[in-house]
Amino acid sequence: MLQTPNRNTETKAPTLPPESVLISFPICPFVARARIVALEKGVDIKVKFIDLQNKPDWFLERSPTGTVPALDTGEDFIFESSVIAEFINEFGQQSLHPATPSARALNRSWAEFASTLLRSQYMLLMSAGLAEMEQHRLALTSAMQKVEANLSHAPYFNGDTFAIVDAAYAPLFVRNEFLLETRAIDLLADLPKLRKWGAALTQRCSVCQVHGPEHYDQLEEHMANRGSILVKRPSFAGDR
Ligand SMILES: N[C@@H](CCC(=O)N[C@@H](CS)C(=O)NCC(=O)O)C(=O)O
Repeated sequence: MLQTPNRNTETKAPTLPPESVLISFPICPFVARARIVALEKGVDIKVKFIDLQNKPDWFLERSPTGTVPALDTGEDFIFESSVIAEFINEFGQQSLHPATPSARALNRSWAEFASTLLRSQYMLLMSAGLAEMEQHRLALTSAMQKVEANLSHAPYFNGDTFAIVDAAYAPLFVRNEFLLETRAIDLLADLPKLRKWGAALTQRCSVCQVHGPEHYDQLEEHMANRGSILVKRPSFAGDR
């Protein structure tokens, strides 16, 4: 005999296990992606920062990649920012994905591509010399041109509704803004659609909350520790 579904339990939104902890590093853009998604979803999540130069044993024992973010739910240890973002999206308020399977797939493809851009941008920021920096700038610009050519909505990737793919790109735009404000390096000069998208994202509450007032200082310190030429030569405004 068919059973009548229990509506109370079926419609109740699942909640993230309360003991869940996001293992993080302060300036990590992949951590930022997961934290932005959590804020957008209204999912409260504890954050634990670790020192990536001296990773704790308990982390190395559980993480196959040794990278942050990782989400310890108390039962499971979930890794890779894209997977964590998708997992958090299962909880809380309305989904941060578009309605159709093809739109969702497209969002995921471009969110994945954000990682390529973030890596080039990181290499640019940490470059020890001008030639190296230029090489990473070219790689980043070429990748950003591909995004520009495929961006067909505004203000966000899908139009009016913020999605996971927006969370994936937001940290990239925060760092572009950092380079513009502190070094007069404008990476978006010939990318008007990306500039608009970036402006919408960097003004978004969740993005501002994750990148607090200490963010620029933390970036500066990280760059100094890695011997970035951008720290040795703080002004590039006259180089152009
Ligand atoms: N594909 C990973 C990349 C994460 C990643 O590269 N995180 C950096 C910090 S921003 C990290 O943990 N680096 C430490 C290491 O590679 O040893 C993800 O999306 O989660």
